[in-house]
Amino acid sequence: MGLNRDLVVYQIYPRSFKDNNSDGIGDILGIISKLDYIKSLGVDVLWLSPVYKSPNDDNGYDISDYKAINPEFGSMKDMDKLISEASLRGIKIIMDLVINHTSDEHEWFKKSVLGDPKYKDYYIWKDKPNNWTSFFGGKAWDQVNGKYYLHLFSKKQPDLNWHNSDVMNDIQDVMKFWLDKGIYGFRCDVINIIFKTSLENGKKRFVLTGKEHYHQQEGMHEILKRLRTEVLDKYNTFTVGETVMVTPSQANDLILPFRNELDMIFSFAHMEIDQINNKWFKTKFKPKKLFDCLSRWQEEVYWNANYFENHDQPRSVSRFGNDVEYHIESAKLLATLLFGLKGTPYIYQGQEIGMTNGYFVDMSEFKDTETHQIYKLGKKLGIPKKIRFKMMQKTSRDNARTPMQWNHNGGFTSGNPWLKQNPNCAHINVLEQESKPDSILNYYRKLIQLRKKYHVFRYGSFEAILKTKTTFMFKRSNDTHDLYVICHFSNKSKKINHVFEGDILISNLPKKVYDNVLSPYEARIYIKEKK
Ligand code: TEU
Ligand code: CA
Repeated sequence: MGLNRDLVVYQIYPRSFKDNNSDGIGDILGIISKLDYIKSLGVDVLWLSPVYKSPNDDNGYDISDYKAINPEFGSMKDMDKLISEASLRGIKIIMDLVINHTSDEHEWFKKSVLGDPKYKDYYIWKDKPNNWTSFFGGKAWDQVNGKYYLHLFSKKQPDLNWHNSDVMNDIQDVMKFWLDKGIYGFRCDVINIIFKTSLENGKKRFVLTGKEHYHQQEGMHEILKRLRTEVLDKYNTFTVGETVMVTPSQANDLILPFRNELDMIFSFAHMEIDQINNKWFKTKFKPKKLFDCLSRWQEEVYWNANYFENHDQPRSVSRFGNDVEYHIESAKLLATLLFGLKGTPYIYQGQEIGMTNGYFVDMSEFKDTETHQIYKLGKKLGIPKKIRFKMMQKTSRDNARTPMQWNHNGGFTSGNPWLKQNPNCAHINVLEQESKPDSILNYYRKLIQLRKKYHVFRYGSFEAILKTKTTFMFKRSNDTHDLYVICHFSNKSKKINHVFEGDILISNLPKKVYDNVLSPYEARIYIKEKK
């Protein structure tokens, strides 16, 4: 079918979106009850984080049955209903495809442990571990029945052995199962690390010792080509890969149409610009680094999957904006940038109302396995408790996982939410923003409509025009229009030497005169028709 450039994607983290039966856990019926809201945004595709059966060591990214729904989220009947109700509204659904690893509670792993002839090589076993380390910190091997198995994530997430052709067959079968149900495609979890070329010791590194043996290997490309030609191309599908540590050229190797692999990928490059020295205990945001990084990807990569948030990242308004004095302005600024860029925009639940980082006052309030593992690792590195806790407040994945803020009381559940609700739901919530024409929510809606209306948003070229410490200006052009996107990331106003061309199409600060002074967190898009 080829790449569809028109789509806008909305990501749902089912556990935190809407609870229908008061057990404090979001569920599928909850999502169905909010489909009209999702439709009202104007998005085309819903990406559901995993809803499969799982013991939830990593909130569903540890799957124990790919063809069953986690009972906490509902039944297969509910899922079928979600697919059909969404389809009635013209919304397509993509699911998370987690095939680097399963849960250790998956039947395949249980049989593998017992040495079952069919399953013994489904996972990666060794008599003695190598020196590889895991994404969550610490060693990547654990022991069961006297043998070691590889897990690049938690010890309850054993890595599948993609050298085994039965694994390929079983996963293809899973994909067909869901595509036959009417699923539009997949977001492929950590897809560029699935193929382990060798199990030799790796070069010692601060993070991810061993990665040269499994990162972006030729075997991974071969697997993707097979999934594409043997399964995906038989349907009308959409795929986005989550790919760690890729360069623009590695990204192109995964997405250029003639390669026949993925439609687009999520890169982490712009998520790393505020991390210094060591991934976990120091961050500093310098806007210019973001502008440089985004420009480079815009210029060099065939087509980008643009995002500022997901279930693994802190909230963008807290991270790149100012969630105190300029909450509304900076949330809209980020929205303007996201929709101004060339590529497919992804909105993560709550981003459209400017949800902020969580309000966590004690380590016990965090539920995320990664957060606790990194906190512990920091202790080993001798980092004081206070600093570690502060860092977790800033960077924990739970910041993005707090319950969706539907109304002044939260409105996510009438029970006890599984993760602490941010008390700022009292003033940051959907209900209130529905009633205000100039809310963040209605700003997102406007941007989505503009993107649909003007071809240049979707197909126009990209050219960076100005990058200063705080200000980013770029041009998008097609045969009929030029767009100028201006984003100012600062608490201070700034006068710039520039003659703006065209008319204001949208701006986050309704002004009388749009002169050369950019106010704090101001964003504008000018449009100019070509004669
Ligand atoms: O994330 C992969 C990944 O690289 C993250 O672990 C990331 O490094 C980290 O969260 C940043 O803080 C995917 C899923 O999105 C994540 O939720 C899962 O935990 C992980 O894979 C394992 O399936
Ligand atoms: Ca529930």
